[in-house]
Amino acid sequence: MAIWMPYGFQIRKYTLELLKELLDKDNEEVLFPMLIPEAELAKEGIHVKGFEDEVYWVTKGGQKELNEQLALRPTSETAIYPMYSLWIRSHIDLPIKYYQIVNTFRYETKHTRPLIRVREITTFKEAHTAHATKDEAKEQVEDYIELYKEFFNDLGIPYLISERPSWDKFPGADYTMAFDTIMPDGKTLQIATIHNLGQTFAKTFDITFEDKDGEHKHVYQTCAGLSDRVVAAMIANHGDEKGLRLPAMVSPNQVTIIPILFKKGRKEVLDKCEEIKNQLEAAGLRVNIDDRDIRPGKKFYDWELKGTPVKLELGPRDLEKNITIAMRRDNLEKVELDLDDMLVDNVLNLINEYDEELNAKSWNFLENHVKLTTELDEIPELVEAGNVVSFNWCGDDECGKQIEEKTGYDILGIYEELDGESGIKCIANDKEDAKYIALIAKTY
Ligand code: P5A
Repeated sequence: MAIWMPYGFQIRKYTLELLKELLDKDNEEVLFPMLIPEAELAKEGIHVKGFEDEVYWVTKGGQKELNEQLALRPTSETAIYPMYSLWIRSHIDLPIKYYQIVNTFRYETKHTRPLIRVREITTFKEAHTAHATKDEAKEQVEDYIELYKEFFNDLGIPYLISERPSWDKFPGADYTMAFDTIMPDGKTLQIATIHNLGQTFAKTFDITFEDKDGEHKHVYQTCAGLSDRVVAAMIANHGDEKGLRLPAMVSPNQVTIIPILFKKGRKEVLDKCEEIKNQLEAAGLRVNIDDRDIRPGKKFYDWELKGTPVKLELGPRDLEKNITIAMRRDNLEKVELDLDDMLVDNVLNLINEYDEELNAKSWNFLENHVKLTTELDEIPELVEAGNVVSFNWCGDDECGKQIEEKTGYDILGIYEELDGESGIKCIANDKEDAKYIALIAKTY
């Protein structure tokens, strides 16, 4: 279980703001209880089976044993859907699209890692929808895919979207769509999932509505979620050996002004810094002045570590020349900017170029690390060299499990559907026609 300290908390805050803005266009925010009675959690058999080893239980209230133990939510389907059953009566109540941002608890048995696999998931963003028809639920899955794409694009986090194999889908889902990013070591990290729940939970929790034709029907549902992992993906994708390189949108400071101070001219320099700060803030930027009484070199080092996109340096000699020295955090190149000529526009341009460069670099890395093979034997070598491998697959479960067993890696899922007439054979048996291009990798 981890702690968010102030600087990280701000990164988390701006990341959340970005996601909320996207969600709020078509979803409504709600808040459900953290404790789930055992009877509710246990109702949906497949779901509870999937989580049985991961649930923390509250068994006592003070000194008294509880009559019914309470689960700390590992996810909130079983907290939310009993209420959907009460609230949904007619087709006019549909669709429902709610989301909440809460902490959830999973007693993870796999090796835990900061941000990536935690037992208290401090920032779980979970959306839960109910629809009148199967098609609408399918469309909702597509809508969430588009929404997450936009979110990750804004953060410059590259992704591969795939349909998880049946043995790796969310417990209770008809199918699961997942976003994976690739980390610098070549292992993939699942950064978001969207599940088409079909009518499984609707039947278990008796979520029905009276349709236009007067008939009572079960709703169709979807859910989607992501976690603190997004921040891990951002740090890993963009960071370099000098520290963070934060996308401007979520950087606590987008511009850091570093005054170079001597006894002489101190006030003039500080006043000018303040003036520049005001100008940039008026353009909507988050700006700080580092006027700590320490060596400028130490300040540069600190803000490189913290990943501010653009630094401005201003000393008495610059002031005489009416310039400031700007430096982008990605390439650390210095440029002189005139203080009176389009300063704000020039800084905004630098920030844009910086963001685009981060984005392009990360996508480039991902694209260069997806390698296609037609030989099963080639998979280990490619994966060990830090790649995600794409291969042809007939789609058969048993065949897929064989591929996992033989190689020792995880099939991420189906990446692309092949034309039935392609004549390409499945990598595992070389007999069946391949229906899909699938992905396999080492995973976090
Ligand atoms: C979707 C939201 C669900 O729980 N129920 C509501 C669905 N899906 S999930 O795939 O199990 O989790 C959603 C995403 O959360 C991240 N995640 C984690 N992050 C950090 N630590 C963990 N222990 C952890 N477990 C899951 C993953 O990114 C996952 O895709």
